[in-house]
Amino acid sequence: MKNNTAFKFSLLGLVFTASSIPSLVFAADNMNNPNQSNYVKTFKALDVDNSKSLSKTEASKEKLFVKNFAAADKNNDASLDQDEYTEYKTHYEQANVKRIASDSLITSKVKASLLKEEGFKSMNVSVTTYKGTVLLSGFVETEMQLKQAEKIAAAIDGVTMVKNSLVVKPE
Ligand SMILES: [Ca+2]
Ligand SMILES: [Ca+2]
Repeated sequence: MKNNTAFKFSLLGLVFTASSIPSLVFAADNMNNPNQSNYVKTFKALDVDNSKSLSKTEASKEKLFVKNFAAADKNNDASLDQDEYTEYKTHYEQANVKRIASDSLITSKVKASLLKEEGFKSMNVSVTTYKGTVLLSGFVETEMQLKQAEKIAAAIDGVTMVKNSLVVKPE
């Protein structure tokens, strides 16, 4: 550990004396997005034996890799190097951002569609979406409205399933 740090510092020293141009450092900073330098940190934290690669046991400390270790291990050597780790995390984060964006788009489309229906304007129907599954909840006046709300939600682009937890107001 100690040797390793010393080695890094001497490397840094080499880079600085060799270039001693601050703009080069800035250029390197711009190329790495903030997430990627976080991935370097989290990789190091997971790599408990400091082998510069993550065994399945090491990687599995992070929930994402319990299931996805094999998918992330591109060269199938039963370990993740920094590149494999960063690439998979980046890919995952991007997919996650896309999913959240598309889920919230679905939610607002369902809400807008419900509001267009005369009977629902005054209703307090709550809409949440996860991975294309829409959950409807709240109270409606009639059984017909309950079914109608489900139909409206199901008709929205990108909706894969509707979970209808609406309840008809008791008399
Ligand atoms: Ca390791
Ligand atoms: Ca690998």
